Order: sequence, then structure tokens, then C-alpha cells
Amino acid sequence: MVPTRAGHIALAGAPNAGKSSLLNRLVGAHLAIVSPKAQTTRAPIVGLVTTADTQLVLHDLPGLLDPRYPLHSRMLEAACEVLRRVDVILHLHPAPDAPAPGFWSLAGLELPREVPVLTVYTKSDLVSGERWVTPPGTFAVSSATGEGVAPLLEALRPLLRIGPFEYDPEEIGTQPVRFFAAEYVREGAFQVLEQELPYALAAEVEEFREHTRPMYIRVTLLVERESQKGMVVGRGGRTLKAIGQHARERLEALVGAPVFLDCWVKVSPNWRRNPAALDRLGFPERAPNAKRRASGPDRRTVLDPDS
Ligand SMILES: Nc1nc2c(ncn2[C@@H]2O[C@H](COP(=O)(O)OP(=O)(O)OP(=O)(O)O)[C@@H](O)[C@H]2O)c(=O)[nH]1
Ligand SMILES: [Mg+2]
Repeated sequence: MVPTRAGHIALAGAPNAGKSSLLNRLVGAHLAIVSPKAQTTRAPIVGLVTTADTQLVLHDLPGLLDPRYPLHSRMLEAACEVLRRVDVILHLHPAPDAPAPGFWSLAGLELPREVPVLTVYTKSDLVSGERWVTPPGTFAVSSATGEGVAPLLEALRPLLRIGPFEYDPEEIGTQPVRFFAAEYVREGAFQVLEQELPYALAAEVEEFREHTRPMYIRVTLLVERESQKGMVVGRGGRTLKAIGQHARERLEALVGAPVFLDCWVKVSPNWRRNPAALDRLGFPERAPNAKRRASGPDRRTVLDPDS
């Protein structure tokens, strides 16, 4: 009998590289939120892919970037914490922007750990008409078409340890529905709101009644300033309604049951820089990352001028 193999794999790279789209393609469900804007993912998302003999525990990470404010620092720390413990790292980089930089140079990450790092060029459909050739020893995938996904999966199996599965083979994720409720509201905001506004927004589940029909979920959208509240609500509440509708449809597809999603907007002044608010919103402060290079003059953390 073929032995089972299982392991943890990070999907890492610069913001907007296509990490969440690849997670969703591999899992076969829209688990992680996606948008054309950079820095959509703020906390790691776990997706599970199980076949007869292999279980991949995939970690879609926030983009590796130089932090500009405390939320960014905590996003990066969360990504580094996962990078320190996975069995394989996939370094995702868009094929149209090839070649990929060295992985450990991203965001000041220092020093190669003893872990395999595979370079994966994403969005290969965007270069397919250009006779682009995949650099030797790397992979090219398209989350839009599925091209290149099977060879990547094949290459991963031998890198995993022989051993039992960690999760039920039927599961596709490990995080609770309430986590995804807040995420899908943010995805709606990224879709509906212009420019920088989605970055000033967080979503927090304040009430969650799973056993009612429909399921009842109350989510508060936090904005940083009073002036942003009206923009999120929109004329006659239209904008907020569109955000809620997007999130409700995603959530109903995930849980396979009707959901009543009640969305409200509240001001939480400068929450992106407020340690207590960040703790509460699921961005805990972590032990300093020993693997980050000390800030040099060219890599100093720059706080936004309006902080
Ligand atoms: N054409 C094409 N577009 C893609 C592909 N994969 C991702 N995209 C697009 O690229 C953009 C960014 O995708 P995401 O999956 O959100 O990227 P990410 O790396 O998770 O981004 P952050 O979470 O912001 O770091 C979105 O507009 C996607 O639709 C692909 O294979 N082909
Ligand atoms: Mg993402």
C-alpha cells in the first residue's frame, strides 16, 4: 500500500502575487478573499487538500512587505510565524513580472532556513501568448485556468513527511464560519469601495447565531474616521447593502444554508495603529521575529504621515 504523506505548505510572496487565488484553486472553493488591490489578505488562511494518499495543509499568507504601520507589522509577523514552521514554502511571483527576486530577500527576511522553497510563477495565462518559457527548476501556474496545477501538486508530495493525516479528509478549512463572515464582508468592501477606503476598514463579528434559520450574523464594519462612515453606508444605505449582499452570497455558498447578515458601521479611531484594537481584531502581537533583518536606513519602518 502507498504510505500516506502530509505536511504544511506556505503560499508566500509579495502582495498581489496571486496567493489567495491559488489557495482557492487548489482547495476548489472560494475560501480566501481575493481582490485586484494589494494587501487584501491580512491573516493566514488555512486550506486543506486531501487525496487518497496525500494531505496538504496550505497556508495562504499576507503579502510580504515593508510595514508602514502597526497593522502591517502584525500581518508580517503572522506570516513569518508560519514561514518558520512549514515543511515547504511556495514562493509565488507573477509570471508577467519575472524573474522572481530571491525569496529570503523579501521584506527583509533573513537567512535561509533548512526548508525547500519552490518558485512558482503565477498568472501564467497572462503570458501564454508571448511564448514565455518557465525558467528551469521553477513552476508556472494559472489560477484562472488551472494550467500547471497538477505538476505542482505532484512535485509537492515527495517533499512531505510519511505519516498520518492531521485533519478529516472531508474538511477544506480549519477556521470557523465567523472568521469567514468577517473576511467576506471585507471582500465586499474591496469590491464596492473606491481607492484607499478598504484599507481603513476592518470587520468584526459581534453576534453569531449558528443554529437559527436563517443563520444570524451581525457584523460591524470599523472605519477610522467619521468622514468614512458615510462613504461606507452610501446614499440610502446602498453601498453597505451591496457589501452585505456580496458577503452573504459567499457565506451561503460556504455553509450551504441561508444566512441573515446584519451589517453596521462604527468608527474606531485609527484602529490600524491601536494595539488594543489590533489584539481584539485577531492581529496579536507576537514575539519579535528573529529571522527579520535589523532595520537599516533603507528599510526603516515608516509610519504614515497621518499617524
Ligand atoms: N489573469 C489572472 N489573474 C489572476 C490569477 N491569479 C490571481 N489573479 C488576479 O490577481 C489579483 C490578486 O490576486 P490575489 O489572489 O488576491 O493575490 P494575493 O497574492 O492573495 O494578494 P494579497 O492578499 O493582497 O497579498 C486578483 O485580481 C486576481 O484575480 C491568474 O492565474 N490569472
Ligand atoms: Mg491574498
